[in-house]
Amino acid sequence: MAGCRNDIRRRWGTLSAGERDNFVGAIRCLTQRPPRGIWGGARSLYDELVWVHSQQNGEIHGLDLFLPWHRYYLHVFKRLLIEQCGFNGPIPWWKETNNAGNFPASDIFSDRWFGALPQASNGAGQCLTNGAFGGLVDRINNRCVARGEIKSETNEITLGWEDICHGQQGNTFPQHRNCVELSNHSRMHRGLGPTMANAATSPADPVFFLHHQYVDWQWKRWQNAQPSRWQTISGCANKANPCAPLTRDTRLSSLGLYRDMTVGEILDTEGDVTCYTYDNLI
Ligand SMILES: [Cu+2]
Repeated sequence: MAGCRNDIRRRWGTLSAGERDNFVGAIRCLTQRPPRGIWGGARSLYDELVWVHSQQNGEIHGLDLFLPWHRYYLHVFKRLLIEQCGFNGPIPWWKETNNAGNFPASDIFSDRWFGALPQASNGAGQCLTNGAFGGLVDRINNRCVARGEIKSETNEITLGWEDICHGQQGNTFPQHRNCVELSNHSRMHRGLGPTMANAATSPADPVFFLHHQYVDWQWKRWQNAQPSRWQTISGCANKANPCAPLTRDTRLSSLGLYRDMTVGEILDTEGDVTCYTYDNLI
């Protein structure tokens, strides 16, 4: 379906300063809300959000479930922002290719919003000390949230890969998923590390959510190229051999943080349950 116009995900660059403050402030609010009690190590609701991802690390990466699960995860994130922190603004996505080659200069990494992106030195990052999330701790590893850019990775985040995954390596859903996951998506994780480079606990760095909204944008753009892709899916729901097929009935879980959903509920972003689109799908 097409026609959901109440929730339009907008490129970071088009948000006003006030809209950015609201978004960043609502994430910060999650880091200060009490946990629900699904994980004893959590000190905040945000810690539990990270934990939900890390607990399922082996089941949601490196297979076709990757895209639907992360779309579901973004939905959970949005519901928490709204229900727990009163958020009511537009959710941004980051057109990363616009900044590729010069990420630290993006105002995402400014003192007002997500804090600085230093260069990695000898492969190591630095604890995040400025911005809205200065001093944030990854409670699963009990380490500071840290960043250190590796240019050889971030320089490879390209429009070329977007196009390849949309076209020649995007004939089927499994091909598209494999291409998106292993190209710009993985490069970004490895290139912003060390927190973002840890596959299990990467959401501990809130920039994760701008990044995964970009991943979701790529999938939505691919779906819109052929409306049957709003309703059908294929590939693998687990890593068994032979695998369980990924279908509309495959369950998506956040381990009690939010209600479980099915792939069919989130497959069409402009459906009955989720109802959002993007400002630009070209
Ligand atoms: Cu992930």
